[in-house]
Amino acid sequence: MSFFPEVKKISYEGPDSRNPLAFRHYNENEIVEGKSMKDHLRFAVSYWHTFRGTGNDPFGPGCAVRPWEDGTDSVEMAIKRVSVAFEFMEKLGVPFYCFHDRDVAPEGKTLAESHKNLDAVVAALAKEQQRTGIHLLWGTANLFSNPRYVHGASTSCNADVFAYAACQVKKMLEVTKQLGGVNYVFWGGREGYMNLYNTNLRRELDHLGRFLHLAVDYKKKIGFTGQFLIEPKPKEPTTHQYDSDTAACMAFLRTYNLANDFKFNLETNHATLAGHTMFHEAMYASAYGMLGSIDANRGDLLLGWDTDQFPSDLYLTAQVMWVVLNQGGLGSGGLNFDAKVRRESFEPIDLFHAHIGAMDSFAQGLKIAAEIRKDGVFKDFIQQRYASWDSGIGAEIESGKATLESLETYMLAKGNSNANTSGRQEMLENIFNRYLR
Ligand code: XLS
Ligand code: NI
Ligand code: NI
Repeated sequence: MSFFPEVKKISYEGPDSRNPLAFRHYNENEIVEGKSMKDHLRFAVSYWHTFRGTGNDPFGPGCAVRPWEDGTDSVEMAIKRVSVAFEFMEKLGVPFYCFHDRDVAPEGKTLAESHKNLDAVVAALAKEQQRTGIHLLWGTANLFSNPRYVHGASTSCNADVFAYAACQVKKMLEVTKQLGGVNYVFWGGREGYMNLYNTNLRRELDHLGRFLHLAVDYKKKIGFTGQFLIEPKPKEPTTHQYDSDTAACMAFLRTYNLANDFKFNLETNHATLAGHTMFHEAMYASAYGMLGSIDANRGDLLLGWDTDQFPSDLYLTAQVMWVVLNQGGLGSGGLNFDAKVRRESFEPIDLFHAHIGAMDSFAQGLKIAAEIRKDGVFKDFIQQRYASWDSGIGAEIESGKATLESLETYMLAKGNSNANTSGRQEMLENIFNRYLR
């Protein structure tokens, strides 16, 4: 049985193709910098948006047409949905997918029932992974939808809620390992506060630290070798999320002695909500060797919430891929389309258009970034710009040899600092545009 009978396997037709159901840039076996596009980009489909999204918004219910849905939240429906998902992903030609426990299987009345439901669906996922060769990029636990998490999960004022959340993470670590997942993501969900009059901030942060330590311990105990990733987001649903941005998360991880156990899963729309560009967030994490994976989407700059749109901006994809190439790739991470089709795009075929466009945008971004790197334009400029640190007084400061006294001796003898040179921002922006074709 086919759920997308009108769609054949999406193929690469080249930049001149006018076929909306073909790739113009993503050619999975094309070699860029000695590696296939498929291995550079490691695309993943998000189960929650693509197979559970209904198109609902605060002003109206879901309107997405999904002919395979029977309107129930049964295990049977969940298993049927697995077939839908894998047919979609196979036709699209993505190597990975990602899911939360509650995306794939219905929550039961008790923890035991939820575990049982999940196990039944995981068996179906394992079978389809086996059949298609599609892998799990990461697993995660939904610690935010159930009303139990109204005050947060690990940062809840209710200790039982912490305990329940821990059980979900334990189970999802086992499931992720079972399915050969190569990463595990912690997004803070409702870990934050709405109001400081009712919040013991320090106690909540200590609990979040404890929670992550329990996960690290259990990971080691069961021999799960995937990378742990933390996903910053500054707000929404809470007023202030504790994992607000890369810098704040880094400080948190260091404070709680977790920095060696985590890397980042950075999401474009979360970066913009934090008042940063994704370029900044990616650069910051990468500078410390902690850029692990990417939730590739975008926000609408005129809207102040997490709109999770599919990426289509070539500046953005080229900038992100430039950072990724400069650090030698994402390792076990990938580009997960944590993105949903717009409410107006309610037909199943729109799911294909959305992903094809996003994959092409990143493939094009990858090619642009590789060209920029080949010519070395920014690298050479930056190297030159910091040349004063390579020898003489700069090298003395960097190596820790210089003291305030020695610097004074140096400058008294010299009289004044060397002249500055221009930062050439506009020239560099013009150069970037040269590659954008
Ligand atoms: C929500 C987050 C979420 C995580 C996974 O804003 O992006 O989807 O990626 O829990
Ligand atoms: Ni995300
Ligand atoms: Ni998000």
